Amino acid sequence: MSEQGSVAYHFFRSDEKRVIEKLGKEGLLSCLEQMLLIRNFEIRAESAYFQGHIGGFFHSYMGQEAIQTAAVAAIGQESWWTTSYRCHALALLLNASPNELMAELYGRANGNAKGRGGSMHFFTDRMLGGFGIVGGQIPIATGAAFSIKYQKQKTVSVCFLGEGAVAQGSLHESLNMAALWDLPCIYVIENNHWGMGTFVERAISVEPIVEKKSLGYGMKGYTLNGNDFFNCYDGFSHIFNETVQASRPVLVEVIVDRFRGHSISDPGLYRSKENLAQCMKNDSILKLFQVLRDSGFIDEKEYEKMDGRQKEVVMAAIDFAERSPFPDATELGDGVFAL
Ligand SMILES: Cc1ncc(C[n+]2csc(CCOP(=O)(O)OP(=O)(O)O)c2C)c(N)n1
Repeated sequence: MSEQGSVAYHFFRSDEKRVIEKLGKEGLLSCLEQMLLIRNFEIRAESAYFQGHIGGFFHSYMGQEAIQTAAVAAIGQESWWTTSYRCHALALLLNASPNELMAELYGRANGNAKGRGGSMHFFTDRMLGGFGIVGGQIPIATGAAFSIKYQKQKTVSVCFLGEGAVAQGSLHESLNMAALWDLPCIYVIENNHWGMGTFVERAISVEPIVEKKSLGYGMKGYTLNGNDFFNCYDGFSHIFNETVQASRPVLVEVIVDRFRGHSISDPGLYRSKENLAQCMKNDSILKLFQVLRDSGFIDEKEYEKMDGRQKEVVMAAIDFAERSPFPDATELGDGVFAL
């Protein structure tokens, strides 16, 4: 049992050694590199925003990198994936290029959504989108799970949502239907404690969310530690296998901290500096690095090089975006279904 705030969580019992054996040096270093790509992407895109190159909404995934990196590594790219507006990392993990994503943030014609969607609406072949409406992605993910079952495929639909979306009706309607119809959907609540500036305990009536709520839908529930890549990877591997075998929906809660405000326009004044510093001490990237260093897979210098390589990838994406054309004004309505 571990404590965060006043809530006691029972985390999935993971085995670091098992993960090291399964992923091996190469697999683990590749996950670390992906997390560094996400971190660098968020840092540089944020700077570009402050310099006035990017407009509109912008929600950083900084601090939460271990969760989606571990989920994609454990579950694989053939599943259906959906998430909220905090969608930069998932698109990168599902093979959208940093160039097309940065160009999208810059509103350029060769961006991921042709400059129409911006930060909240990234997509890929297997990612059905980032969604701006809180909880809007949940019925979509449930429908994807229905299609998997209908076509008798051996995979799952994975739906990420924030703990703020737990108060939305769409979650309860979806969970009820998924449980009734035995749909292979993994609902992952990324509990970063804050829904904009509202602390989770002031918004959600019962906690721990999954330990209490999964029972009400006759579903299995798991709680993972989002600051620990190994716990997330081992947990998602187990949950994926179980979901495919049983064709039953599962509710997962991942406890984590975001390093930034809700969005780029939120200075996060409702959090103390001490709290933030404490959260950053638990940075999942540093923790993963430390374990890999202690296992003899990487040293400080190699880590710095790896980080530098990802910084270069992102700087090249910024250069690409800056050189890219804006959409032609006469084509702005193309591909837009509602104006
Ligand atoms: C239906 C709806 N209501 C309100 C909003 C405004 N809003 C945007 S994000 C947000 C908070 C959501 O927090 P959470 O689900 O915990 O996700 P996080 O931002 O922490 O990832 C709110 C209330 C919205 N976009 N959609």
